[in-house]
Amino acid sequence: MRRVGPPVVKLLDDDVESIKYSLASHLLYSVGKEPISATARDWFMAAAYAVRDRVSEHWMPTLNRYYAEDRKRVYYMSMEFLIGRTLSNSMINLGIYDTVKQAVTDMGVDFDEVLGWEVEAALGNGGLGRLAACLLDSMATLGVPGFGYGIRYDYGMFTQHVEHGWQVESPENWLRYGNPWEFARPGIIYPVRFGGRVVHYKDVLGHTRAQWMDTEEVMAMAYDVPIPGYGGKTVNNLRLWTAKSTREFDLKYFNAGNYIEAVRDKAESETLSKVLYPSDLTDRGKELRFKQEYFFVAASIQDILSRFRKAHSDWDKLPDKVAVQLNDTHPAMVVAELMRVLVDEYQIDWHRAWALTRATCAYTNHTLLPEALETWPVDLFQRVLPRHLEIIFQLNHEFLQEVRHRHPGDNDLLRRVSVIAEEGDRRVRMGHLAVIGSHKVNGVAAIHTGLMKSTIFSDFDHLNPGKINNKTNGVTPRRWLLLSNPGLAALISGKIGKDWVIHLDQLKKLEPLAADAEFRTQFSAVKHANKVRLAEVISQRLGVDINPASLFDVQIKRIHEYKRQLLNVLHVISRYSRIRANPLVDVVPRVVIIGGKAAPGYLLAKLIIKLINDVADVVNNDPLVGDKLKVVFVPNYNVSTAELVMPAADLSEQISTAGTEASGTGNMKMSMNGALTIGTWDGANVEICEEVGEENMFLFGLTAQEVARLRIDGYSPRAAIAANQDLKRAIDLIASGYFSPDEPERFGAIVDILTNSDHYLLTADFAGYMTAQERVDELYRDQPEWNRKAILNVARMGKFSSDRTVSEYARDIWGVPV
Ligand code: 4GP
Repeated sequence: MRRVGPPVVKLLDDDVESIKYSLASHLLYSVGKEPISATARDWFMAAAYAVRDRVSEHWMPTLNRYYAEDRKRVYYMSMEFLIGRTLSNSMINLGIYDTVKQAVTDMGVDFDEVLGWEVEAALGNGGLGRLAACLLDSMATLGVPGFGYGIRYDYGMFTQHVEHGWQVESPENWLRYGNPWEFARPGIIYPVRFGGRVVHYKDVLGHTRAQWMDTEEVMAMAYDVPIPGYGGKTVNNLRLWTAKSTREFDLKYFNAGNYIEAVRDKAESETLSKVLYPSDLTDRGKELRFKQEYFFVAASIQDILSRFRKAHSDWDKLPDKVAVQLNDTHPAMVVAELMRVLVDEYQIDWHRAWALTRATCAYTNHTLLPEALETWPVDLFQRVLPRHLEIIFQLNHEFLQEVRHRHPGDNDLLRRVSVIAEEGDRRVRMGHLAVIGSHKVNGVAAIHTGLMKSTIFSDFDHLNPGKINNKTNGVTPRRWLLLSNPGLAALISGKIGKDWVIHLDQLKKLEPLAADAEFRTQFSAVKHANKVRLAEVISQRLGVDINPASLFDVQIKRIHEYKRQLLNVLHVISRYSRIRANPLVDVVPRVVIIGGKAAPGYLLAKLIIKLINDVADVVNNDPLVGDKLKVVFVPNYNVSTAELVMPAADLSEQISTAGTEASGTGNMKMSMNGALTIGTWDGANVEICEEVGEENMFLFGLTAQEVARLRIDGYSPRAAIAANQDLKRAIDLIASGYFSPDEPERFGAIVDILTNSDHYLLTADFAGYMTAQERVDELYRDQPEWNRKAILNVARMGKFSSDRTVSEYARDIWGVPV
């Protein structure tokens, strides 16, 4: 066991003068500039180093303490960590935001400009990746020894531009100017193997053993990113792997004068950590992706086991000291890899290894959409990971034996639960592998977990009742309230103190203030200021002027059919038609703000973006409409944009088809920032409703059961369209080319889906949505009442802190104290 280090000596002070000293020293020694020649970007780097120093002071002691106390560690394995910017968040968590701001300002530098230079770490697509980042924040805040493992992509999420209304992607070379938040660890490097073949032999004791040989090798090298918790006492570690070729170049080619061939192999192996796949939920079946998944799994398992082995020789202790959380099925290969290492490399008995693996791993599911459930062709496995395939076959065989024993003669059950799908080309079902290899499986909201149990994993739930459990998502109040909404945070702290930052339930104390007219006025002034701030940015960036007195109606999330941005657009078009039909009508002015990226290969989602922009063009330039309605598509929606938009929302659009959105977390962020939700009975909306009360939201539409029934009965959208004048007119306008006079047929695919199949049932929910929107307008006219409800939303959001989420994982799944 490692020796306890010397007591922590805090070398750096946090007062303004000391920080100024740090800034000046880093500007000179780390950036190589003087104030006179320094750009805002140079100052950003200096500030990042000054803050990083203070993070690091707590980082090493935290890690030493974990060793000394021999703490059980939680490893959060995720292909995605959507972290966002780090400088401001670190200052907030260290409690030095105001002092750093003062120090920077004292040195004659514009603080906001400095913050603006940080390129955010966008190593994720959407909800799943952002959840991982919130959980890391909460683990560090709660003092849980939680370590993230992922990939250090050279290119994270693409940058979205809008050109002539279309989404255009460009690569985000976020590491171009260096990343001050990471530490390269050239000494922490592991081989990862691919391909080759498996030979079986008998060892001296007569046991059959497998050897995986003739493989190709890539090295995985670690980069560490410190993750400070709020209060700065605990600083955990996020370890990201980068791929390094085992050879600098191939001498054979080099000597023959073929320089390019010589370095090609190196370039090819290093593609493993080159780019994040930008397809959330769809189109995940690429070989490179498969290799990426194994790459980070193999490196992480070696790292985890080597750390375990430093302190322990008894393998039975593994589940007492190590919890591995699989963030979706992307790291599900952990199950086979852990088995392989334990059995083949440490010669542990197969059944004992299986018991250890299952006691160590747990799996979180984030979506029920069939197209998102990962399966990999058996052929691909055979070629790339032949030994893992053997192991999976063996595990599956034993699992099916057991099922057969318990349910003799039920061949259909065996077919359904098998890890190998036999229909068509044989495929490995990664979800099934994750389920059988885990001691706990969880969904991310109550309704989602219920549906997991009744649909995709119902057989597993019957076979093993209690294994599937719910862990409703949460978001970190540090980033999503304290940092992004300083006005509201100050107002709240002024009334109830600052404890809410780590005990979000404390917000309950605001409830009585909802009835206090003066507080309501202050609350609404904060919201207004946030709207002014957003309006300024929209005007600068997009040249669209919006009136902050309008109702800001916001839908920000990935663009996907199931999230139904189209339903939002249908409402916008109806509203537009009504205003045009009666320009003198007294409507509540609205700004509809939509933001989100479409997967580059998801053509329909891209067409939806184009429709939003075409509708915006027409509406925003119609003099009959003026301020009554504006439509804004915010390009390149990312964490930084979210921090700006969430606090400015009056209305939060959460309108997915019931049963499709596993949880949602944007719904929590906006409600926490005082928006009212218009939404369906889906995901965490249901639990938000339980907390804040149905009378403080605008819920509408089919329930998940009704959706399922309708689909079984066979839904035809035509009757719903014929029965609703608004809907018919809106679809007709799109179909007629009203919004696309240069190409009237442009939106034919959208019209076709809406009128012929409408799998996501927009037409079925349209009428309910319109009525809910009318209720929104009506309430917004009564500002005191609107604000009262908005305050109640904030006051009742305690449950949705990711601190609560982490505490539940810690208690029910990981078995670690909080
Ligand atoms: C998302 C779900 O779509 C969202 O409802 C949920 O809140 C989030 O995970 C976190 O649990 N899923 C993904 C994905 O982002 O890639 O599957």
